[in-house]
Amino acid sequence: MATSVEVKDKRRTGNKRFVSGVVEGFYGRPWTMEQRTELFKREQKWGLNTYLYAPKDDYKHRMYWRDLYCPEEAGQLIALISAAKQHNIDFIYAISPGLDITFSNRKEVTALKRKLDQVRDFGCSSFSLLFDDIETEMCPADKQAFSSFAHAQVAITNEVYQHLGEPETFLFCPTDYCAAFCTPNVSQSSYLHTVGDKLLPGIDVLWTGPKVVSHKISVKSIEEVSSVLKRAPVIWDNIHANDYDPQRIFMGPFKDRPTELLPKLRGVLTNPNCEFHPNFVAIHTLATWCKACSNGAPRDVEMGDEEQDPYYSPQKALILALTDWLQVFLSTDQPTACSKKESCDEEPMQTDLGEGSYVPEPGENPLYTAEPLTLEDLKLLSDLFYLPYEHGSTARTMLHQLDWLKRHSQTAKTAEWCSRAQHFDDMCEAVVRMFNRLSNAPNRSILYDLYNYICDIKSGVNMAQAYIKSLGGLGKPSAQLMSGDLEPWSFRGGLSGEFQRMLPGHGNRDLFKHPPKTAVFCIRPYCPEDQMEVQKIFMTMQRERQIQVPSLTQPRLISDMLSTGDISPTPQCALVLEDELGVCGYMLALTDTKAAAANIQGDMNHSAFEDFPSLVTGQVLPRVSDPSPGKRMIEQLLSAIKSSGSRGVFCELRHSERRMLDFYAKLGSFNPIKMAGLPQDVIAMGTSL
Ligand code: GDL
Repeated sequence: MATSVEVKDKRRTGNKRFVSGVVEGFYGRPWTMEQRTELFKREQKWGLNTYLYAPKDDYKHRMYWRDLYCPEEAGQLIALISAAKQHNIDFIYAISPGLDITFSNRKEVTALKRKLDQVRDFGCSSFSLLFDDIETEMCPADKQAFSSFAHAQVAITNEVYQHLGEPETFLFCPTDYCAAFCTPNVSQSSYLHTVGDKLLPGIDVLWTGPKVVSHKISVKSIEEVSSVLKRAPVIWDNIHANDYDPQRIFMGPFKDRPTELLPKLRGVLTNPNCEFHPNFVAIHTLATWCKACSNGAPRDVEMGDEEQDPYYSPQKALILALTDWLQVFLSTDQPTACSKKESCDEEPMQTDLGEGSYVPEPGENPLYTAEPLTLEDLKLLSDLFYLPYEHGSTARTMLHQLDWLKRHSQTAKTAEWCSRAQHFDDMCEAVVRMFNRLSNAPNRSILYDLYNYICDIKSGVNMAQAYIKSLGGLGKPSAQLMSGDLEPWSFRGGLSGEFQRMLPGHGNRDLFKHPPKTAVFCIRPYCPEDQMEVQKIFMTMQRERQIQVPSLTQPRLISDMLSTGDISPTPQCALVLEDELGVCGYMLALTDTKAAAANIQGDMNHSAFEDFPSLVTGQVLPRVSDPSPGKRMIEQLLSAIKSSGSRGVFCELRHSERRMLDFYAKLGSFNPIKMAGLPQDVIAMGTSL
């Protein structure tokens, strides 16, 4: 008998039930047959109904798609399909012929049909053709036969669908399977329009949302793609997929897909983490989401909170999932780890009881007893490995605290600094405790799937903890942590890590890139003797950016004139930055720019000077990759300018001065301002004081 959920699902999408479940569609090691069978059990228990078999690196699914299964493989697939049936799960067999198929060759079409016929004979009745992640350029033979790539794919898909007797479930994955891949966009994509117009109406289309890994999927975006496809899509959701980054795994809840989507979709399949066991949360929370609207009355939601879904709370769904998962963690999966009583029963001949159960004598080591894992541990685990675009709340707090402690570490440690450092330390300790309890949990399979990730986070946290201790004067100074004959775990990430650190935007997030021994800076007032050094830095930076060095006698900008020494900065309004190698940066200001401007930039809009009478210019050599000394200099300078009675400050920046542009933008207070008369490649940014 159909359940009420099914009745409702069928109403939603005509006659067919809403497709919900899992797609094994990731790159890398496929799941085992046992894991898949376990998945069917769980799906059934949680009310999901579908499994799409599409492991990218299974030989005969993609690379050798033409090859038939050998008897041994056949036996395994037959067993799997029958296990799915037993658990009421629709087993969809997918094939990806797109790497090398010639669509116009009849032999190829026959090979495809033969392969799918074989799987049909195994008892499978639902199928899927996938054309994701393939070359979009057709071979000359196909170009002759088909007017476009979409026409070729649709023709073969329709033919196979009809050959198989128009199965109730038949899915097609387009090559442009997300909005980001559509040219020029979804509504004008000729590829998607061909699919929408020509694909037979009984075939459903897979869609990953705005992107491959979609942060959010909005109702509007689904309405748009549905109208082009002329059918509601089945979401192939990569929100929990982790095959693109070996350091990440996702154990946060299914999120940022409003339940309002449910009636607008044909289904949702999640393509989760490569590791089977850590997908408990991904699949459990998806199931909660799918049940959302059938659970009756909407939840109470605070008025005005547009982000809140009245039918689904990711946070509550997460707790439900973690509570169930805890039980699995606590149950043993090791046949060898049976209780002492059982082992005695199995070996009745054993008489030496002393050996069977060791009891330490007084004064000897007590027996090791593992602390049991708690729900709090699992919440923390999920927070640390949350979602692709979001850390969990504890992780956010840790990052926030660490950032604050770093930024406020150069002054004398206040009570606030110490209390925050203590809080940070406590959070690090909680991670270590969680690691220990997880390592001792009876279910070893889950642990083994998680092991690399939890080891990695533990050592990351340990390093941060040691660093904060050293800043607070406790433990080894961080310079020492970095010196000497280091162990290999100090060079985390191997070659790939090195590449990443050499690219912009990565290095400056690393804690120890600039160990304090080289990061001792001194900011002092500028004196006339510094002029040569300042000019040298200015010229170096100009050359770096391949800007023609302006003629020393006729600089184009007032800033240039200040840097080259043609104008002197206002006394008390100039600073230099020094490190152990010498002067490595400067910040110079004119409190009254008007007079200087009149001489060299006659047609400048003087009205801007009313709001921004002062000018500041500065450079910091690239060897100072930490932005904080620069920030500190400008803070000091702005306060000096303010005390001179000025209302505002501006700076002149060339478009090629990316680093300085970025520096001012990140300060937050400087904004672009209009200042007529500046050369085209120069923008002005100003701040009121
Ligand atoms: C993809 C692949 C998928 C992979 C995922 C995440 C689809 C349709 N295809 O593009 O196999 O697991 O990205 O890396 O999503």
